[in-house]
Amino acid sequence: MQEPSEGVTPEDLNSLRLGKVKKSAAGIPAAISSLNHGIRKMGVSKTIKTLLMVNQKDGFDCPGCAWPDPKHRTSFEFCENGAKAVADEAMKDRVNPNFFKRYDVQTLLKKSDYWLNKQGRISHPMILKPGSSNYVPIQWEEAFDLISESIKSMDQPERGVYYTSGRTSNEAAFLYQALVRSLGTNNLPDCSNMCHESSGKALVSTIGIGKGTVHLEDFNKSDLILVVGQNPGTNHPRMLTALRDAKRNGSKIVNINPLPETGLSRFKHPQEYMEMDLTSTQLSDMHLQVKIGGDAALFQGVIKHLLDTNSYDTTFIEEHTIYFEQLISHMKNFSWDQVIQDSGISKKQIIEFAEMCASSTATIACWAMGLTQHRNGVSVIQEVVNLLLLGGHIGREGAGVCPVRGHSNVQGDRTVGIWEAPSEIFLESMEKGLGFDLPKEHGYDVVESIYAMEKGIVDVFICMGGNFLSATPDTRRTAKAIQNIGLTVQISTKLNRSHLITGKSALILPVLGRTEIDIQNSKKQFVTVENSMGVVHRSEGKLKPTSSSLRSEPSIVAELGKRLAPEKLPWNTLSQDYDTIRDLMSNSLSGFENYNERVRHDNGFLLPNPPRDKLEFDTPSGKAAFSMNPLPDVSVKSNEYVLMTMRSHDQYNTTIYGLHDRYRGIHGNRRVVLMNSLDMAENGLKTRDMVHLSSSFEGTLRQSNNWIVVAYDIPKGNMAAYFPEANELVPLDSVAEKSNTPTSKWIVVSLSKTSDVFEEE
Ligand SMILES: Nc1nc2c(c(=O)[nH]1)N[C@H]1C(S)=C(S)[C@@H](COP(=O)(O)OP(=O)(O)OC[C@H]3O[C@@H](n4cnc5c(=O)[nH]c(N)nc54)[C@H](O)[C@@H]3O)O[C@H]1N2
Ligand SMILES: Nc1nc2c(c(=O)[nH]1)N[C@H]1C(S)=C(S)[C@@H](COP(=O)(O)OP(=O)(O)OC[C@H]3O[C@@H](n4cnc5c(=O)[nH]c(N)nc54)[C@H](O)[C@@H]3O)O[C@H]1N2
Ligand SMILES: [Mo]
Repeated sequence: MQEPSEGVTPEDLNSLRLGKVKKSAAGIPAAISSLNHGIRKMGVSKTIKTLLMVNQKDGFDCPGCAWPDPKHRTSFEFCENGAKAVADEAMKDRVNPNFFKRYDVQTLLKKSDYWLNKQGRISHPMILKPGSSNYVPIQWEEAFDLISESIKSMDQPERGVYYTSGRTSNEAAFLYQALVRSLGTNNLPDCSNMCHESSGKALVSTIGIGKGTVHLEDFNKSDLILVVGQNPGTNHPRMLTALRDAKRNGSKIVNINPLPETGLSRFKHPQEYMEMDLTSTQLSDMHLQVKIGGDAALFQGVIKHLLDTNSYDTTFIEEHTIYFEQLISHMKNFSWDQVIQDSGISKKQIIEFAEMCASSTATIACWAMGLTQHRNGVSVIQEVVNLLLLGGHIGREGAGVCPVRGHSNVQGDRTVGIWEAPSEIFLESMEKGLGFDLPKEHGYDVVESIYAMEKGIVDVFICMGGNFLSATPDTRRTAKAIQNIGLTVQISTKLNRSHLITGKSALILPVLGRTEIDIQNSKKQFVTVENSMGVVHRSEGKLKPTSSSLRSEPSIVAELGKRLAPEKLPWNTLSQDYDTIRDLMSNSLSGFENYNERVRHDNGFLLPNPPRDKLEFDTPSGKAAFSMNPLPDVSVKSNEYVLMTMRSHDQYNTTIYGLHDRYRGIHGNRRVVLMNSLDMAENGLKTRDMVHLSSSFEGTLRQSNNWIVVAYDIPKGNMAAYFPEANELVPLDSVAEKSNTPTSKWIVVSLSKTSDVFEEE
């Protein structure tokens, strides 16, 4: 059995450098860092040429995050981390057949994620045959035949599982789901299952749509913005510009986070650096340093105060909501002691925050993984909705919910059908457009897929992008499960650990990235994407492909379609002219009428959003619903801690760009665990000591050795470590109620000290 990852080595311990936590985000260091990453990976002239095309009307959509583009763009519509994402895709080095000859899989497994990604772009289709130690080249046609034969020989369609990561374009995702459903299954797990699934579930149940309800322009008209469980300085840097502008227009910002994340304190705009205006802006007016998992208690405290002081919008509540009476009686069980204890925030501060909410004329609530990846991920977001509904902050200018998405097209992928649990209405409309019957039974999400792999009932596993092994929980358990599969297929741009822990046979199919020119049938093609605020627009690659052997995602799907469902769709036509895919989307998806025409407008078009546009709610009652939820039990045993897993400033999910978490002042080593200094003292620990961590959950135990302790400003009882290194501690069975999202921000761990002598695992 192959083991997924390597522990820390003594050299790593020495490589850790600790600096001060940065007070301000972006500015000159960010501008320099973007250029450095680019120049190192692409060279000077390509760097400048490339960065000037990011997020321009006729350029490509930044593969970084899903934050929308302003209508009036500057020529530098990218950020430090977007520049890293672009440089990483457009880099010069190649992972080619010689590379795979030189390194066998066992050797590659010993390398770090950072090293694997640094080797370059995958240039040729490769196969790992059963029992062999090295990948060898394979012809595209042969690879397509092998996949199709493997799928045809399955005795049930459910034995195939088809994952998608969120960079896939609307066109590729639409074709992919059509192909998978034509095979007779809805086994379409995606990264969203681990990301904003809780947001979708909470929003559908309360306001009848699984998406946010604000435009970018609303930020400038807002009076109060909440940033909850989100680290925009690192993960959505362009959002800081929107926050700065909102602030200049008089809005207040409250940051709710166990960590004092840089960026929300001070922000220097890198573009202004270029214009020589070096002022920095204090962004957040209040930081509530909530304990991990303490948000539900905090929000209930605020809601209680609003109810007690009659600070709510009676007209809005009467006209547009139901269950207000039930909310009032539910809040009779309220206890300030419990709220203060669970949230870690004083009553005085909660009331101060509640007063800001009460006096706000337009509130926007933004959130990300700090809320969704919890056992109560769905219900805590329902508390946020409760808070907004009380003040009538939905469907009002300058107000609304804003789940800030991760992957640049994760929202679009779901809109066009990447969904293991499609609704009947969705399937009906899809059947009409496609002209064939679709399976109704829901398929596996990410966690259910791993259970099925574990049971040995998955024969073929195809991944449209992503790094399934490293992104999912319980790395060792998942690795074992994956190795039960017959054939695993990774459609990828860069090398990662999912290419090394595989089924009995494994294929790597290299694809064109977002930045690259896509020519089909001698004609340049563009694709479309949807950003975090429901704007659908074009993205056209501009760079010469890194290898002539790359294929586009839609053409790969079409080649499989030709072999597996030749009579269902005109696959050849579809892959040769993406306009024909968009026509098919127009016929199959509601809100996509005249898609080809509308998406050619400069700024694309806005998908309909009934709560935002006309205060209409697609819920059983036709109104927005208040939710009544008990507080989660956030108690842990005296020798246990709550660990969250998070991103550093130098990574994109499982892709590690470098070893600098610049804003947090942690450099050179990622195998660190941040701890409160009182907890360290109680355990006789000092910074740079090494500990072993274990996480137990309902009788299962995971052990992860050799973590370097770093004292940090984090609530007592809480710890933080980086994703994906810490994923071996995330229990597979610990998931959010209703959304089944792994609880990557709520891992109960205990620690043991290692002796000063370094121990082998
Ligand atoms: N550069 C870069 N950009 C990215 C990504 C990347 O890896 N790199 N990833 C993309 C993706 S897919 C996503 S989903 C987003 C992720 O964007 P974020 O959600 O910002 O990412 P995380 O690092 O997971 O950070 C979660 C934040 O939640 C806080 N937190 C943890 N637990 C709690 C809690 O219980 N309550 C509260 N209030 N806060 C908590 C953490 O301190 C941290 O600041 O970013 C996207 N953009
Ligand atoms: N412990 C813990 N686990 C987590 C999280 C956490 O906060 N903590 N976050 C979760 C979240 S929010 C998410 S979204 C998931 C992310 O899970 P994934 O989306 O599966 O992971 P990524 O690291 O984004 O995938 C990176 C790989 O995608 C491929 N790739 C990049 N661009 C393209 C492209 O254009 N096309 C194709 N076909 N392939 C491409 C490259 O080969 C690259 O190695 O991880 C989740 N896992
Ligand atoms: Mo995500």
